[in-house]
Amino acid sequence: MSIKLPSPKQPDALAENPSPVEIIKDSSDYLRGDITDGLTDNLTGAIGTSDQTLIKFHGIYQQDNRDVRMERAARKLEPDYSFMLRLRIPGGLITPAQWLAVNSVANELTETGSIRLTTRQTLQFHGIPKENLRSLVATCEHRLLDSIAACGDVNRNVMCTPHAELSPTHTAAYDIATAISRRLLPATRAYYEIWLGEENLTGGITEEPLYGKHYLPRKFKIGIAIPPSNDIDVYSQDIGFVSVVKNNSLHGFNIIIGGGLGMTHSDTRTYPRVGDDIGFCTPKQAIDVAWHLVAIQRDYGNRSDRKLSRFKYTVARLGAATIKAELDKRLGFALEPSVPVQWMHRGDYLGWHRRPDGKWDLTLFVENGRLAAETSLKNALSEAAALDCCSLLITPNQNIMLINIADSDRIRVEAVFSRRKLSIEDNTTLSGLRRNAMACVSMPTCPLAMAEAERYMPTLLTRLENEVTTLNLRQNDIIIRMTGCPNGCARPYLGEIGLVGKSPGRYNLYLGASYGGDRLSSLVGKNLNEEGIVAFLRPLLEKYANQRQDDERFGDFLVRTGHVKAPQCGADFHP
Ligand code: SRM
Ligand code: SF4
Repeated sequence: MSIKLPSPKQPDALAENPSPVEIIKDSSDYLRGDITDGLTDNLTGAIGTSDQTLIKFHGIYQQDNRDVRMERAARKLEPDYSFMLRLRIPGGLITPAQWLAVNSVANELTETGSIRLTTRQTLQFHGIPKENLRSLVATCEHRLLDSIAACGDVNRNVMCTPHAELSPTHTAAYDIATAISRRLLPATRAYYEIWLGEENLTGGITEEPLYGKHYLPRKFKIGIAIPPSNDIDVYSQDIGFVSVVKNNSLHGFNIIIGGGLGMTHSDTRTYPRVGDDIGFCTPKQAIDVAWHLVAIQRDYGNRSDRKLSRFKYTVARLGAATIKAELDKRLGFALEPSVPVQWMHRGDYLGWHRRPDGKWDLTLFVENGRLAAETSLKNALSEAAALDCCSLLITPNQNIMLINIADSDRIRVEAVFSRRKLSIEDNTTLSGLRRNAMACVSMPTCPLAMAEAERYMPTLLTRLENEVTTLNLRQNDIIIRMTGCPNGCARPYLGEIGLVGKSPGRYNLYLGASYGGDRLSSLVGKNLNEEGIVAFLRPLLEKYANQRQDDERFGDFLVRTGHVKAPQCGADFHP
């Protein structure tokens, strides 16, 4: 049932009981703050506290190396500060020239030399000294890459299903993903002034047409999925667009609102939530739908308590029907009813695949998205990019594709990998667990990490591979995800097996999400160490091996057999 909404607050008026971040935005002069001064302060590797909030809107985070935090504190040294920068790459598509720029930036301007592919199809540089930030932004800008709105209380990187066998639809969906990304960019020139030296001719922008002076109450995420693949986890997005395909072309989208995964351990006010389907729109209407939904969240989201300020809580509080009624009013027409779709899978198709147009795509496995400095894979990727015979595409599973390779070029690409003795993994060479695994960055850079994720996941997988091999399940696709804290960056509550860090070496275990990604998992084990995790999973995997129905997935099996009670909605998430 839809309720009548109160009038929205005046644009640019500070909210009642504003959170500290609202106050920082209010006095930031449209995201300028004192960042410029902080960059030239040579006495510290850090910048001012309020500016640490503002640089996020420019795609940048101040971090410190947690591996050496204690030791430096004992020696009375300031923390080992550096910066992380996240690019904005809608749909994950990047040209070879851009990849070469990314590679050289990582090598020359960061202390880590690494590139980190993210779970939202973009990439991050870690370990950037303060003095290198401007050069890094400028080098990227030269190749038309930017980090505007990659973080902060604005719309973030827009995701889009990359699988190329659906190519005509994919192209149309990708174009809409990039158009949404562009349309929802902030208008302020602060990024260009601070990082690229543009002159401030306006004396500060006086209008921010969509966001207003206070931007959104919280981060906002949009993704486009192309069934049967739900690789972008469309139900976890603030707005998920589900492509409806007719006669091999894009007919429109079902609109899912109010998904989101972040929560705080034991705080029952917070929870992961799968989004609600509110109806169908045509491709032409999609950008306006996104714009107005973002504006509704701007007007009605919680600006007092950041723990409750994501769109999912606005949707839960007001009801999806109320949001839909408000959206219809703002659009000036009513959304059509949704069209049924089916979800079949979420993983990537590793290895070589021929496209309908006869060209080739190569999907390369990148364990947890980390392309570490001077590794063969990182070097091979830049050598392949230098051939200039393909584009690159970052997948929602932290892998990378080389796409659009002509028959005649395939051999040249293959030679790059064979010269480096790199075998090209496909869906038969890796175990079903490893090829469906994701882990977040976590230690040592993430300030919120409570336990390891990316650095530990490969070890745990080796243990679990022993179990599934014995049970003859080695090739079964089972989606497993790990994060170092409950914020959900590797979307663990939508993994059939989800591990969420509690403290060093200890994880909460979540089971029972659907393989298609439309049902959350449930908490089944608390504070487990490696032995505990393996001991918990072993008997369940054994039952799955012996008692599953034809083609039944692990998560579905656990729910059908009553080993896991699936949560009905987000608020039921905490047992
Ligand atoms: Fe995330 C915060 C990394 C995807 C939910 N996330 C962070 C920060 C920036 C920590 C911080 O606030 O200082 C992490 C930086 C770590 C580092 O050292 O690099 C971080 N998040 C990541 C990435 C890089 C994980 C990865 O391994 O790929 C992903 C970058 C995506 C991108 O390219 O934009 C990443 N984060 C996600 C996702 C998954 C998604 O969006 O599909 C989620 C869950 C979905 C959602 O938003 O609900 C997610 N990150 C969070 C949250 C919890 C938000 C909430 O609603 O409570 C935080 C903490 C916060 O915002 O306060 C967070
Ligand atoms: Fe950091 Fe937690 Fe996100 Fe992992 S899930 S990157 S530990 S915020």
